[in-house]
Parts: sequence; structure tokens; C-alpha cells
Amino acid sequence: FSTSVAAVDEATSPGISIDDTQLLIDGAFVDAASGKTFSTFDPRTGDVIAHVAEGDKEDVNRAVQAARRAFDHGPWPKMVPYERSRLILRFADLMEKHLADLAAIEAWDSGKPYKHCIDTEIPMVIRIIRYYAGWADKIHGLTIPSDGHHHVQTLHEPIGVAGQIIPWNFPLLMFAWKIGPALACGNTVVLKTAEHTPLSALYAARLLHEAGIPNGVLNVISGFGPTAGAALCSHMEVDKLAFTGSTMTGKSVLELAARSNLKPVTLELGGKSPFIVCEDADVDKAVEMAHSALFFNQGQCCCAGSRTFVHESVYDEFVEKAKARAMNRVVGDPFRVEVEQGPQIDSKQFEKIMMYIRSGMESGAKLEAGGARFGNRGFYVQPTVFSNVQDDMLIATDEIFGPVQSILKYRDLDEVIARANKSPYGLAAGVFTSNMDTANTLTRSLRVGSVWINCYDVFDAAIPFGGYKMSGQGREKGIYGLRNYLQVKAVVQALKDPAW
Ligand code: TXE
Repeated sequence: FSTSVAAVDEATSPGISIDDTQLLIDGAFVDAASGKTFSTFDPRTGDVIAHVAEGDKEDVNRAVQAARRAFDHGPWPKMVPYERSRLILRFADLMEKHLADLAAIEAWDSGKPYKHCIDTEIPMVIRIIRYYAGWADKIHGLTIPSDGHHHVQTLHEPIGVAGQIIPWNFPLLMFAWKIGPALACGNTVVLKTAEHTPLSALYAARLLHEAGIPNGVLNVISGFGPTAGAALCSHMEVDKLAFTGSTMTGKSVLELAARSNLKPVTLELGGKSPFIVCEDADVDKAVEMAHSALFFNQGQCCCAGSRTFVHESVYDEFVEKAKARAMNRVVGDPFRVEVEQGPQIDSKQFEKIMMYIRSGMESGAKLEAGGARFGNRGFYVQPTVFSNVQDDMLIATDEIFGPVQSILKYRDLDEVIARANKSPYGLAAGVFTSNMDTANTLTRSLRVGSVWINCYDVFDAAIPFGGYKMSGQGREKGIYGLRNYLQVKAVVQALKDPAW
């Protein structure tokens, strides 16, 4: 591996101090009612970055009451949409101004390469906020022909208080995917961050207040899932839930919503996405694309291309090149500019990945590269490649959520379609081919929410994203993402003159 072990043993200074560690409720940063705090850790070292207020049921309740007031009595849902749009745009401008700070906090708290944060991920955050700001004054209903003498119209109204729960793999991007459409439509929000990565959302929420958002419109709770998260899901005054995380927790979120007030829920959950390399593919390009489809973000992506299906005619060449590419991957301190892969988020995820690597070896897959810890500090994993993977091995069925590529061989299109679809998940798929008919056949046969043809992980703000089957319910981003945050009211008015 190209980066020396010493590089990860000496963590570079992120060059920033952490000021925002309290809960944000009703426009004020406050301690938790219990006075409790928890630690957020640097995944490079396991050292504490900051102690953060630990929200629980009482804090969630206060936040929901604030959001309720801001929705029922505040100016936000009734504000002229153009004003709402301008305010959200100001927020985007402020994030742009503080881009370097946001990137440093994100890299430090999550282990993502800083260069990626500043060049790509935080700009994507800003882009999605601007995209939804642009929608605020373009949301309107229909006029509908009636069977009788009626004037019929629909009003598209905000749904109310949105409860939002986000994970740690894209802390600020998930924050933006969630609050962007909710705020543009005029909702108020209580958002719970992941306990591993509470910092960037607090910083951004402060900027949103600097931009002029009224108090109570956005409330941010740091804390744990079974306490703060569950309280939000069960709350009777929350009108809608949006969750991104594991499939198992997603089931619990849905259950809590049903048992309380039947609030509608959107879920963006796990995946085991196929990346299909066809016989006519340019192997070098396919190797690079399959590599980034899996290893991007330390493999911690819900849509990671984690089943690499390769046609038998190019299989041997592909495996050799995939192995060489993984061995060249630059692993190390995410604050070093040349680094492609930082540490995993924490020891729990690290151990889970190592368990799957052992399982791959024991079940007869061939270890081509990696297979061990990288360095001896923090949560780094060597980029790992398995060939000769069979469909029923755990590494081919389970979401590993780490830098472990599983390569499977296939013979013909019908076979690979059946095998790709034989998963409880259906989030995304990659198709690598130069044949248009093959691309069309696969596009229509794969039971997944996104198909990327000769590309992968294209996340434009306007492109919807979400899962079939156990990968989720509903879509985020684009025009589809607005629907989650709107109620449709039918207004029917009798006409005085039947002729009209
Ligand atoms: O997820 P959780 P974890 C997958 C991935 C990973 C595994 C476990 O395979 O290895 O999940 O990660 C909150 N009520 N993904 O344990 O528990 C929690 O506080 C309400 C895929 O971190 O789903 C956090 O804010 N909320 C995924 C959020 O849910 C609860 C991204 C996600 O945590 C809760 C992350 C509860 N009972 C992990 N329990 C993706 N789709 O991208 C937890 N939470």
C-alpha cells in the first residue's frame, strides 16, 4: 500500500476549533435537560474531539413544541415563498463562505478525505440547498375539470413538523437532503444527527440562523437512536418522519410511527448493489468505475457497488486489474491531500468489516488484496478484494459497509439479471457496456431505484434517489423529494352559473 504506516500514526491537525456542541432548540443553543454530554471521536485515532450535549426524550419534546409553534403560529409556512427562497439562498451563500471550516469539521468527525469534502461533498450540500431554494416559489396545485358544476383546485400545503433522522456516512449531505425540501415547502423541522457525527450539522444550523431563519423552524438534536431517535419517531406532534440508516432501524422507525400517530414515513436504507461488467466493456474503464463504486467513502455508502458481476470472457483480466488498483489505493490521514481512503467511522464498524473479511476467507472466496487492518491506530482497513465469490456467501448477501470488493463471475444476461435481483435490497445498480440493447435490457430488468450506465454515484440535486424492496420507501432529491413534505388539499366550490 502506497501510504506509510507512520502517516496514520501521526494525525495531522485539522486546524479548527469546535464551538458548536449544544442542542439547537427554538433558535438557541442549549444544554440537554439532563445536563448529560457524550463524546464524539476522531476516527483516525479514537481520541475525543468534543463533548456534545446529549439530547433525550425531554429535549426532543421541547424541540417538537418549538417546531409546532413555529409551524402553527410562525411566519414560516405563510411567508411569501419568494422570501423563503431568498432566505434559504442566503444560507447557501454563508455555507460557501465557510466552506473550508465545514470541510474540516466533516473530515475530522467522519474520517472522509478533506480534499473530497472541500472539492466535492460540501459543494454538493450547497448545490442541493440552492436547488430546493429554487423550488420554494414554484410549488403549486392544479385546477381540475369536474363532473358537476364545480370549480375544483388542489392546494399543495406543507405537512407540518417534520422529524428527520440521519446517519454518519454523509453527515452534512444527509442534513441537506432532509432539510432542503422540508424548508422549501414551508415545514418546520426537528432533526436528529447520528451520534458519531454531530458537529457539522450544528455549525450549518448556526449559519442558517445567521441567514435569518425564524426561531423554531429548524431544531437540531444530538443524541442516540434508542433514546432521542425513538422519542422523535413516537412523538404525537410530529407530522412526518424521514429516516436514513440501516434496514433494521428503519423497521423500528416505521413501527414507532404506526404505533403513535400514523405519521407518514420515508426511508432510505441499506443496499447490496450489483455492478455489472458486460463482455463488451472497456475493461480498464470498468475496473476504475467498479473500484470507485465500491471504495468511495471508505465503502460506507448505502449504494456501494458491492457485488461486482463480471462476464466470464473478461473476468480474469478484470480481477488482475481490480487487484492492482486496490493495492494502489492511497490510504491514510484524511487531511493529507493525496489520500483517497481514510478510516472507518468507529470500532464497531471496523470490527464488523473484519468479521466479513474473515467470513469471506473461511467460505472459500479468494483473497486477492488487503484483508487486514491498515496501520495500528484508528479504524483503517486495507482495501480488500475477493474473487471467486459465490451468491450465497455472506460477503455477497450482506451489507458490509466497508472497503471490501466482492467479484462474481457470470455467463449470460438472463443469469446475471436473476442473480442481481436475488437480494432483499434494491437500491442501485451499475451497468458497464457499450451495447445499447444490453443497457436497455438491464435498465428495465433490474429492480432498483437507480441505474447508472457507464457511470456511478451521480448525485445531481435534481435526480431522484431511493430504494425498491427493503432498501426503502419513497424518493429523495429532485421534484420527487418535494412530495414527501406536502399535503394535497382538494378544494371544491359550487358554481353559481351551471353553464360555467
Ligand atoms: O445504523 P442505524 P448504525 C447500515 C450499515 C451499517 C449499519 C449499522 O450497514 O453498518 O447500518 O449502522 C438512529 N429509533 N447503514 O448502527 O442504527 C441513529 O442514532 C430512531 C446504512 O449506525 O440505522 C442514527 O442517527 N433512530 C445507512 C441513525 O438512526 C434510531 C447509513 C442511523 O443509525 C434508532 C448508516 C431507533 N431505535 C448505516 N436506532 C445508509 N442507508 O446509508 C438508531 N437510530
